[in-house]
Amino acid sequence: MTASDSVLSAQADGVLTLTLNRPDKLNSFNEDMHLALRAGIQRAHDDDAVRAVLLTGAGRGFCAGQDLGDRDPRKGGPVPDLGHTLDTFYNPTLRLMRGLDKPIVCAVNGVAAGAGANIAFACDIVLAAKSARFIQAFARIGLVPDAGGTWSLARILGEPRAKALALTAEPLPAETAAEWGLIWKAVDDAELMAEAGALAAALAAGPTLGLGLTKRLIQAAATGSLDQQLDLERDAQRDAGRSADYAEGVTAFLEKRPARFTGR
Ligand code: LHQ
Repeated sequence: MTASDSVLSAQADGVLTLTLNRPDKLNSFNEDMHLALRAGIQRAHDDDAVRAVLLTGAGRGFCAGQDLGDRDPRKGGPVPDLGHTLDTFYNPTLRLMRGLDKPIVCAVNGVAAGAGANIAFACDIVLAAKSARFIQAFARIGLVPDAGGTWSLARILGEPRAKALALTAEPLPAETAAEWGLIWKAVDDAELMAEAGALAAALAAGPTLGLGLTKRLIQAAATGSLDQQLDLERDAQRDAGRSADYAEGVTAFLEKRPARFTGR
């Protein structure tokens, strides 16, 4: 395992595990953690040996959003430009995560608040411990949901639930988040890391070229028409059909044996 100060990273069997690691502050984001998370996702982009990412948090929380101690208004100074913070830190990381042609599994081990919740929702498959809760904490401090939250909540839940969560900052228990389709599953706390790890490992051993194309297609569906989507599916299927994994998958089926995918 290698460690930067605030995000631990470990790579095994094609899975890059990134663990937000400021547990005393419920893994809230300071500048170092922003940069370390970005570097981790960039590594997943660059390294062919990484075929899936597992994102989780150290300690009892997943992530409490921005570190509010970083900009203590009691200390005076100029009025902060939070738009600049989003442009510099959150938004590039969100774009990198969504643009990564490899699946990101998120194991939400505890409370996910503010941008911490919305970073979880930007992952591809989200599992949460049953004790975890999601809080759009922004309304408590006079801010608006960011890190893609207004987009994810409105798209996944529709306006009534998105607005209620964002305007009240009421904690949403993991099991309700799963019932509402905001995450994939709520699992017993003791099972979370084993289940999320097994899922990430299974994805990493899968036909990852095709999985990456699938991720891209499903994301494109949010903004495209059926006509555009049919064309995108054709193009992606053409690429998938030329892959070694497609030939291997069909051969393995015909030979009645497990496929050995390489991601090519
Ligand atoms: C924290 C934090 C935290 C520092 C817990 N910061 N220390 C984008 C653009 C630019 C700037 C602004 O923000 C954004 C995006 C955002 O994310 S805005 C939203 C920021 N996040 C919040 O407002 C959530 C603040 N935290 C909470 O409301 C609670 O801590 C939750 C509900 C997450 C958990 O409550 P508890 O389980 O009761 O834990 P706790 O409050 O006792 O926290 C434990 C420790 O963690 C505590 O420190 P201490 O030294 O007293 O033990 C907290 O101060 C610290 N902590 N969140 N965001």
